[in-house]
Amino acid sequence: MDLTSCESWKALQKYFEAKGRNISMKKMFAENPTRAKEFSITLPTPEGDFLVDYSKNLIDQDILKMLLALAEERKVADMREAMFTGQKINFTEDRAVLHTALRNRSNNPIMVDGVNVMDEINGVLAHMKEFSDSVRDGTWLGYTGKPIKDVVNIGIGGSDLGPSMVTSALASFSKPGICTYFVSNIDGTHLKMALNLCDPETTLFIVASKTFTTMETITNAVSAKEWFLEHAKDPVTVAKHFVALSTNKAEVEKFGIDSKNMFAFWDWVGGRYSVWSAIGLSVAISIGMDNFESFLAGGHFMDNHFRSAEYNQNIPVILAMISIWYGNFFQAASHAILPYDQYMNLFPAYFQQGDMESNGKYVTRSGKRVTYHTGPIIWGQPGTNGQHAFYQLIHQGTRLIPCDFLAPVKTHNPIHHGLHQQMLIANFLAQPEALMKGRTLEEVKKDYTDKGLDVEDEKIKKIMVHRVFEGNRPTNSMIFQKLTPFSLGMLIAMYEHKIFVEGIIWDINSFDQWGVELGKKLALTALSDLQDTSKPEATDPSLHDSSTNSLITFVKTHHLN
Ligand code: G6Q
Repeated sequence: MDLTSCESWKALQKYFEAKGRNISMKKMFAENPTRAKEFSITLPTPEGDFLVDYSKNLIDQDILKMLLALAEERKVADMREAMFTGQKINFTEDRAVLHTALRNRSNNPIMVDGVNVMDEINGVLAHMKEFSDSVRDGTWLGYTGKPIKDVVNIGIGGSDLGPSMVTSALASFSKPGICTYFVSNIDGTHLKMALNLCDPETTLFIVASKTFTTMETITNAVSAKEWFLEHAKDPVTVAKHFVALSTNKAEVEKFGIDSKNMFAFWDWVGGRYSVWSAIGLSVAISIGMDNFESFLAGGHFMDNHFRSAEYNQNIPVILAMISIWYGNFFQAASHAILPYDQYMNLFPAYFQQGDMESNGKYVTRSGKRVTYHTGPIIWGQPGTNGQHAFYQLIHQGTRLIPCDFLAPVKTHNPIHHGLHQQMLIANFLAQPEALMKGRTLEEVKKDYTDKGLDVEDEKIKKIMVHRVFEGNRPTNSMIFQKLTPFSLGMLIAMYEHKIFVEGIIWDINSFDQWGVELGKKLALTALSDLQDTSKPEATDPSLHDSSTNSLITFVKTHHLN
């Protein structure tokens, strides 16, 4: 059924027009002293409580009930079960979607095409353990007999963003003496910058590519191999310095990597969901396999919560439905993710891909164009830096921007007797409060009179209106104990499931990414134009529009190199 024909959707639309659009958080907090308790979930985890406070949202119990009724009507539970049990819900690619199996620490069998995928998963995990242990303990030796000091992961998109984000988020768990670099961009500068820091005798290259045909990755890997062989000379030494993470054994062998040094995964692991698979090898080398398993356990913990909790206690379901409320009724175009932890620097960028590649689609599962908005623009930066930059627009801009605030109670770096952490958390608390409460003209006036200033003064009168904040701007506040492999795994899985639920509501396939294909194809035509030196313009101008033709001519006549 079309989303807009659902009973609960129609009820939400009606309520929105009648009351919802003018709902006041300040009023609801004033009228209901237990609001924070009613609109929050405390999830006990093995590392202590995880609190998700969603009370500072433009919702009341009626709206929440209607949103959860919509989740019911759209059969979220059925799709959820289909995903967990390995049904081919990624129907445009005829694939199961089983990143949850990769972190299935309870190890119960999961069947795909009659095969229990847990056997293969456990086999690859054992291989990752053996290999990462040997790199970490210095028994894996380079071609001159020295242990590995630098690890360069060469991958892009899902084969880069996950491991780079997780490695940097868990930097305080990393092994001293092993540096990890991530090279993704086809821009030669990216590879060069990493190679400048590496010694070929002690560098391990991890070529991470599900397909092993991705232009950027393979070109970077070939160039890295060339650089390596300039020093090592003997092609036999490649085996000590290059390993592959892929589903494509034939291409890996063709590249010259011994299949013994290939870590496999499967077509049912989507690129942007692959950090839990062999694609996490750089993470395992950096933090150790025990920590990597704890990361998987955090994801599994959230999977169990998502799979079993009632909708009204289900964190991913509630977060998703609140996002639907803003995106489809308030027409909010974006959503900010704001971690108050410097280690989570790359977390918003990671979910830019996670969310926008999953839900940036306008065709429904039945092939029709949607008549409503789907995935929002995801953006964000770590906490207080943003406060001195783009928060202005969140507070006083004309657009509604729902925000997620995330913070650990405890820091890994309690310097200055904990003062930094106190100040960080004070800001984490103050911003959602300010966004919700705002500041009225009366309060601004009082501010002036308290300072003995005259509010009738013309100069002051002019400024006062600029100091008013409308408030009523929605936020979620999420507090966990400390940033650890477990808690990070839990947070990633929480967002993955939130994205999944939204995709179900919108009736789109969150697991394909056809939208990135066209640009890749046209880049190949442009490349052959650039390589054709017989002409100062495109080889066949009829293949391009006049703008692209003139850009090609400009580049060629200015001697591209
Ligand atoms: C993610 C996408 C995409 C993919 C990259 C790299 O979901 O599929 O970001 O991860 O294009 O692909 P390969 O791993 O095949 O090189």
